[in-house]
Amino acid sequence: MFKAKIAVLGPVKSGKTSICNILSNAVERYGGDYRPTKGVRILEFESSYLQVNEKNINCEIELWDCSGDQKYKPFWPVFLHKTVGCILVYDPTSATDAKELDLFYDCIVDTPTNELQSCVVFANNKEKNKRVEKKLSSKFDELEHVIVDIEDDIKGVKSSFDAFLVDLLKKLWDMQYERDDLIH
Ligand SMILES: Nc1nc2c(ncn2[C@@H]2O[C@H](COP(=O)(O)OP(=O)(O)O)[C@@H](O)[C@H]2O)c(=O)[nH]1
Ligand SMILES: [Mg+2]
Repeated sequence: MFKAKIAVLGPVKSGKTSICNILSNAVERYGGDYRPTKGVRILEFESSYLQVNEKNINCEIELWDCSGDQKYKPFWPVFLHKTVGCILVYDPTSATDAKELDLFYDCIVDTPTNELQSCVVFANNKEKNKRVEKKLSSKFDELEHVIVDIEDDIKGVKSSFDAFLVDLLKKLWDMQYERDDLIH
């Protein structure tokens, strides 16, 4: 079975932990008080079966729910070690998240040493009635950008994740990634 380490990164309080809990089936629905993630939290689970290159496969996932607090920046290389997929989360209704996401892009996506094959941006509109504050800068144009709604559309969040996973697995497959290389 394929194994894939996927890191979830983005500004503090953008909803990374809530999204990870939904994706890993740790909770059935979103809710609860805010508890800052200390450094990183690793969730292990199996993906659903997905159609990849005409085969029905699933994948063992290590989801790294990373703190967005800049004080953990020295640990970003650890978060990224053998990471093949990355989900960048931000809240588009926040006045500062879009700008802050630039930093994550520059230090994580746009570094030559990383092993990232696939990256997606999840826009988590925490306050539905609030208008979108700032658009992402043009450097994000090449990345897939999806709006997620963990309050009212859990199915949609999961299918966005599955679509990202299919793209990631196709890339790993096409580059004939040795399955053992994904085990760490
Ligand atoms: N109303 C609402 N609250 C959210 C949403 N997503 C996250 N939150 C809340 O925002 C706070 C921060 O979320 P969390 O997932 O811990 O963010 P993280 O710091 O990025 O891991 C928590 O109190 C969550 O319950 C959302 O879509 N709607
Ligand atoms: Mg968190």
